[in-house]
Amino acid sequence: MVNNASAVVDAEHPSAHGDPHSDPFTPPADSSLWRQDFLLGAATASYQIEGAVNEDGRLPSIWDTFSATPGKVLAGDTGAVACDHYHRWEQDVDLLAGLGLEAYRLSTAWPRVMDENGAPNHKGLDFYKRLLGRLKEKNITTFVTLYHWDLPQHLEDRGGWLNRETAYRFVDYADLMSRELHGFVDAWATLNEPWCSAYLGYGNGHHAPGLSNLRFAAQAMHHLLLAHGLAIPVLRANDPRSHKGIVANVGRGTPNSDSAADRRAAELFEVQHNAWILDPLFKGEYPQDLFELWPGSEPLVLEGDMHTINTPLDFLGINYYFRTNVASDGGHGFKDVPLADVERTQMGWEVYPDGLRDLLTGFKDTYANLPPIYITENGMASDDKVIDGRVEDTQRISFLKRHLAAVDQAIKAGVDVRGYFLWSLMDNFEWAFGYERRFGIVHVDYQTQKRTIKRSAELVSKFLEDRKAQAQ
Ligand code: IFM
Repeated sequence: MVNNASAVVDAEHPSAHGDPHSDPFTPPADSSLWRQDFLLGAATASYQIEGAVNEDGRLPSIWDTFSATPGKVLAGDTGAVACDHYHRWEQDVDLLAGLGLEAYRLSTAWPRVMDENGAPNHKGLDFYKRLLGRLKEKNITTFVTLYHWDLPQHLEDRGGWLNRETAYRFVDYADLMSRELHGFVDAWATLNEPWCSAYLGYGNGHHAPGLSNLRFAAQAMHHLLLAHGLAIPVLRANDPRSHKGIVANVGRGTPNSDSAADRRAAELFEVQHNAWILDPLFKGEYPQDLFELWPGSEPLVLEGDMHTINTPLDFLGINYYFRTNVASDGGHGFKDVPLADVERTQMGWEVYPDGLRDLLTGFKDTYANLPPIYITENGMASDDKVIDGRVEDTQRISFLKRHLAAVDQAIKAGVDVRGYFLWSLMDNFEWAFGYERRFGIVHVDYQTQKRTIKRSAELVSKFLEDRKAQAQ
């Protein structure tokens, strides 16, 4: 136990006790969050914040194409300007550092750094060198994700993730980035949320490139995981000092009743959401139940692929947002049964912190070789407004407190969780929902690009300050 409750008593900030009745955020004195080595940071992704889509030789990505297609994104929003981070990165790093956040998870844009023939685009690379260099100067731990969904459009034109060749192009990209950026990066993640890339991108068409066929989803997933498995040894060779991993978004499925059929439905929900990715990574095989759920969707797998995918990792990034309540569909599948009278966010997602704890403890029991975990995304959208210069995001504060408590419970149950990244540092382009949904702990006025620190960010910052004071 690191925390000494008496050390955090502060007359000016009585909330520093973490008393649940008087303080809306600070973790209780016995929380693992007080450990100095528990990393607390914030996350963003390239297409969601950078803008500058036509600058310095950046090529179009599948999200430029998709968001320009009428009807695909709410209000016709695109990432063309986003948070203008490409031009305002210095101010944004100052913001991050000013809040005392210890770590920053960002992604690099593949179409910004490589041309169609695989040659480096030095202007794009220089942007990331400047950004990461400044983060290092500020002593901020850097987690870099190589692929957060912005596939170069020229690769999609050749089949995208349905084409095995894309996996080899990804390795070229990982090779370039790790040769150019080694020394700036503490942890590399190959992919962000392959479930979303494969299922939302190729399975139901909600995301770019907008295809909808389950067979495509399964094949795209296989090539994504292959790309990951092939890239890890390249990252290790080029940048041995850093950690290497992958980020998966996981979902909790709960049965609508205690019937065997509904319990099986909840299991199947988690098979397609979690085991589809985690079984190949940590067991070297796809869950066979997946192909009972989606008959005829088996991907083409070449000899050696599963061994490649099953490569050891230094960390697993877990992104968690909500649970899905399901019932049997009367056949071999499941159907969503949304619960009435539960707390929901602006996305309509149920607030269900226990799901995070239960998934973490479940993964520990299921996968013998599970590496250390970072919660690489967690947070919520709310319709935040600046009133008299302030943003009182009360629901987010409570959401964060409860999810951090769930992480603490998982740690106490023996799960090796090393850190937590808030999604997101700032409001940004929320994919098919455009700019309407605000996930940031910093508010962005998209007309003026003014950033306003929300109350949640102030409280996280205050906690980090208190925690640092304990170390002295
Ligand atoms: O904004 C996204 C992010 O890009 C990936 N994970 C989920 C977030 C909220 O939907």
